[in-house]
Amino acid sequence: MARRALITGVTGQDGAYLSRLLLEKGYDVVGGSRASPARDLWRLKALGIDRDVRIVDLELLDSRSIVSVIERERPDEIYNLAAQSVVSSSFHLPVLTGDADALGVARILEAITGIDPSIRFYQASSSEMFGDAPAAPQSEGTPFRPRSPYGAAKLYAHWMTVNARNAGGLFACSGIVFNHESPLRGLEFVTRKITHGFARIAVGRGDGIELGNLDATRDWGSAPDYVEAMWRMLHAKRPDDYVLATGQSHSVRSFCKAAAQAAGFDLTWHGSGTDEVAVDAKTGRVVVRVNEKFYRPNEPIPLVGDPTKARRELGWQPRMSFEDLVRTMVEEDLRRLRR
Ligand code: G4F
Repeated sequence: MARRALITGVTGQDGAYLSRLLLEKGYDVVGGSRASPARDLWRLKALGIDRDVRIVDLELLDSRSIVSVIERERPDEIYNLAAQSVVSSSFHLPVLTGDADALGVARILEAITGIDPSIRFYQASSSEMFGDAPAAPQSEGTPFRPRSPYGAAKLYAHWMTVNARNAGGLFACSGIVFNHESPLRGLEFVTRKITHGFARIAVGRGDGIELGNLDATRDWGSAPDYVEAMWRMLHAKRPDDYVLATGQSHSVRSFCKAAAQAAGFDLTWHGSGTDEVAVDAKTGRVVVRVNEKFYRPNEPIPLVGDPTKARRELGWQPRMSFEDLVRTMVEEDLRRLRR
């Protein structure tokens, strides 16, 4: 019989790519998603799998909802990808973020323990847990000092996962995942905001892009590569925690440069701080401005991950380069806008 996986947050970027991967592997995929009359399956549709994933209502804020889905569906594996995942929103919504991202995981672990402790569990942890990390690159042994309510909530969930494994004997793994992007990324995240912004300007439908901190750096990988590692974790000999990253970091400014190039612009930067702008050398037009409203109250120190353990123990490494990632995102945005 096919293995059954329950993916929470199935309508998100990672949920869509993980669903596709597991379907290719012959899984029966059950996708958990908050009950909503406006549920948007555009990512599953984009991958052509919206009819292959069975969507069920699942609410991380409600233990009864979690218990009833697990009791009814009896999955072999649960991938918890659901979260309030926008770091900037967590500063305004710290309690909601904690309820979903921290306590939501405690609820799932409690349900697994009560219903069937043989269910394997993957928790989507985040590089945001490192925050003010004392060292770079960050690995599984780097101390965590989160600098956002989101990072703090994810850290609670991470330790609950580790404890469920060590004290409760569950096959529970935590993927400490650095930023991972794709054409299915939401527009609220900086990469897609940039690629979509340049694509819009290129087709004559955009005025320019407003961004926050151009000097912020991130370790950006490709989401389809990362979901492969999630599956590998649940199929390793023993459960453990792994950093998933490329090991290379880039600034928001350099992401802009690469995206602009892919969209046919040639950027030059002028001014500094909130007065900095990027001008397209071919047309003399300002295409990027800085707007303070997109600054964060608190930024982590430069985040860059060390994926050595995942390479050594899971045989995993990211395949797509930064340049290919940016180009793919721009090309897909151009294609959608021209359609
Ligand atoms: O794209 P971002 O919003 O991603 P962030 O905050 O790093 O979080 C993402 O990755 C984490 C690690 O995998 C996840 F846990 C989390 O759920 C999410 O998926 O911001 C990246 C950087 C930040 O430093 C931000 O200050 O870009 C900077 N930035 C500059 N201007 C901007 C903007 N970010 C956004 N969203 N919008 C801007 O205009």
